[in-house]
Amino acid sequence: MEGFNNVQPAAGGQHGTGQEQESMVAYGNAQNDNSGQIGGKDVAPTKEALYDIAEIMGGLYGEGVIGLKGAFSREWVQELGEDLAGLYKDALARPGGAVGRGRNRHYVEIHPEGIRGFVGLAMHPWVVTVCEAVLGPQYKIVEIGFDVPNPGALDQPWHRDFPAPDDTLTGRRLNSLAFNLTTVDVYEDMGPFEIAPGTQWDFPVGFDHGMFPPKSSYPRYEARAQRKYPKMGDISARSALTIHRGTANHSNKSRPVLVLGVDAPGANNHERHDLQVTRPFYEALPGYLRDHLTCRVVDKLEPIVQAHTIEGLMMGDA
Ligand SMILES: O=C(O)CCC(=O)C(=O)O
Ligand SMILES: [Fe+2]
Repeated sequence: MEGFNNVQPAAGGQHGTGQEQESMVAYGNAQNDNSGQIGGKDVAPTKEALYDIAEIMGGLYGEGVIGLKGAFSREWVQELGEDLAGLYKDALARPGGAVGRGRNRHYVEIHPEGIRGFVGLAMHPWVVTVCEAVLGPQYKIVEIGFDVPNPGALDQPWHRDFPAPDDTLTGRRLNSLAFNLTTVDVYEDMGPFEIAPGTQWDFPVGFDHGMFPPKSSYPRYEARAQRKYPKMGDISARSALTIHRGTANHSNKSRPVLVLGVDAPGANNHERHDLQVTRPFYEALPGYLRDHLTCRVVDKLEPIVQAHTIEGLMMGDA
């Protein structure tokens, strides 16, 4: 019940200062002897990887969720928490800035440059390794946002974040991932995230909108459920298809959690999002990251207006 399952020790200490950018590429900087090309991209030999690829693949194809403890320093996470608090305040003040995900619970989609730690997060070697391993060398970051379950938030219905694509249902492969990063230490009374391992493979028979399983299946999810108690600095990766929910927050503390959405070629989740970056920000990004971002480069960032969603409707907030 404690923390994430499938945790691996952090390799190379903590990251997130933003200064190690180039060396953060998990397979990068290989001294080239036996590196090769996959899908037109350079890849280094497997022995260069910092993390165990089989364990990553096994975790995501098996339980559907993996984690790395202590990936970031608490100071780095505290800064992220401050950034999210400011963005949350702005979003709540703007019509359509935050979307309801149930009582006292919001989702806010943000601009990458809205958080100081974006490069440190996206270039973290574990994030890069997991993306390359599961989604291939041409993966793309398509979404960044955060959920805030506030005090008084209720159990969400069990759900997928979007309907399973054919690639998964019949092709039997995962073509997208969601990374989650808590900005606070999570305790039992704070409405922890709950997930039913292995259910990314369930056929959506009787699912509402392809995302919400019928109540008659809840005992199956409850029997498998694992609650997660990440601490500041921990990061997880999951298939957004692994059935999960936020639980009721009985404490007097919010539990903000950052979400980074990543696609394999052909997954098309970018159609649901609209990442924007300014030119100076874009140009200052490491080249590797520019190659792995689906975004519009704009003169001036436009405020993100969230449409009311099926999720909001189903989670009791529309
Ligand atoms: O509470 C959480 O951590 C996740 C919430 C969630 O799954 C959602 O709103 O889609
Ligand atoms: Fe969700």
